[in-house]
Amino acid sequence: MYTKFVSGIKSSNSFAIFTHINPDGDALGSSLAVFTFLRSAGKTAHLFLPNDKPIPPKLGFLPNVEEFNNFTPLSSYDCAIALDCGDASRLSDENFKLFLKAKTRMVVDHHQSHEAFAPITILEADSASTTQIVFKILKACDPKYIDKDVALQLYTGLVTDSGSFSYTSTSPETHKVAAELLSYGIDAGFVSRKVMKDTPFSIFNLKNRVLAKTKFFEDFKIAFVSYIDEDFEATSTTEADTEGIINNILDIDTVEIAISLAEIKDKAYKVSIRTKQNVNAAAIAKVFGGGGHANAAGCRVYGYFEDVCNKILSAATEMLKYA
Ligand SMILES: [Mn+2]
Repeated sequence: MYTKFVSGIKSSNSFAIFTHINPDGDALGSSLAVFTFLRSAGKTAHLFLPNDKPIPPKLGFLPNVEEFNNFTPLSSYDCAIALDCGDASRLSDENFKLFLKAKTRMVVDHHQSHEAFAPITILEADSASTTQIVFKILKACDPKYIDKDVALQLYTGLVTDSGSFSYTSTSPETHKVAAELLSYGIDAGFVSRKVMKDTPFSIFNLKNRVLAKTKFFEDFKIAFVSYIDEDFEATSTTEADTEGIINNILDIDTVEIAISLAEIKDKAYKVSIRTKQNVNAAAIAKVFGGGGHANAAGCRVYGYFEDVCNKILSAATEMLKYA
């Protein structure tokens, strides 16, 4: 198992590690774990993030998080590793160019919609998180470099991407990996509090404001929430603060499809789709050139607000028929 990946690690000395734009707990956790592991193994490793946006404050507790973009890059690296990236565009153009310059190029991902962009790709689409796969790979490389910090980084990705072990992607393996990671002495309650529960007051205000305006369609099977510039201005928040709010409408018992639409620029919207059991979220996102998982997906849509809303609603309504 993972032979090519393991020999890629063993035969290289300098590593560029990449993850996706707007990183979540799994993106940060998986890339940090590989970084921490490689440093312990005595390798040169640099962590790249696509933009200068700050790391989400709630993930600031992750060990080595300050190492992102905090170095003078080499002109090229022996090995490039991209984690949790469903396609090359998620790395940003600039970082993808650097990725391509590496002699050995490897990717670890779990997105159903993955479009391969490296010679060595480990894609396990039924894995709850990328960190669930990374743990198995690092064990295959050398378990002695997995320490408490690596375990905390990996466990955090597992908790965030599985919704605290509540999504259908949660498998026996998810719990086995979680159990092994907890045996390193990390505090499960602390991680849960940090990544799933603690909410800044500004986000509490944003949530109250937008949820009050939720719209329902198809006998309350589709719920729709939108964020416009005024919502962010009134609550001193940004689009990055919308993460997770969509789950509040998905949790309504009648709802099968939850959609959120956030204005990111004039006539440009970020769309998130969350579904229950039998409705394929990635298939809805794909209509608009996006992708993701069976129950969580996203896309960008451009146009006038009303037009964009109508297009997404009709795609969602169509998908309900196949549920
Ligand atoms: Mn992920």
